[in-house]
Amino acid sequence: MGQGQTKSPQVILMGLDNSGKTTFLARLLTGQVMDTSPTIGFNVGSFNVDKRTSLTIWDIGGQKNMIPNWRYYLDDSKALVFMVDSSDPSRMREAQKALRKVLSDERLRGVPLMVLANKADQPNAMTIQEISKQLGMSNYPHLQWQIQACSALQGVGLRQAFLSVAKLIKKR
Ligand code: G3D
Repeated sequence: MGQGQTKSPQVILMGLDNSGKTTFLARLLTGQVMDTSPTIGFNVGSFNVDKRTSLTIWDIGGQKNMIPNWRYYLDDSKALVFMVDSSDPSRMREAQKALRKVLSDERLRGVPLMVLANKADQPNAMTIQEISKQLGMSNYPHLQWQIQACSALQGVGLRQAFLSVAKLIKKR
């Protein structure tokens, strides 16, 4: 890293499989997504939110066997982005459990959370109020968090989401 450059704040992107993380990264990084490592199973990429803020994104598989590996990436993270499929109410409970598990990790204490309610383009998409309720957000009174609807497929709400993440990080 050259002189005068600061380390980019690291943001972790998590979510169950099929929530849209890969699509989201592909959109955000305009094709610069690195291949999923077959042994560890994550994608990583950098995204410039503005001239000063670059966010590193970790896409960590939500498949059951990947969950233990999430923990290795929590050190040094400045924000957590948790993606849910708003059009799939049948997996909200699973998402709620996964989020609870991640948030119980000490390394994430004080780290702000952005919930991305993806697939907002779907006619049956749940409202952000409903998703907040299903994720049990009222169980985290001390957590600094936000929720935002987006569509990774249509590219709607992505930039706004990351501007909000950058703001959450600066506020800390
Ligand atoms: P993952 O990386 O979290 O596992 P993917 O999820 O990015 O692979 O997306 C899973 C499926 O959801 C894909 O469909 C993808 O096209 C779709 N998807 C992702 N984001 C959106 C969105 O915003 N709106 C809609 N309608 N669909 C979305 P396929 O059919 O390829 O499996």
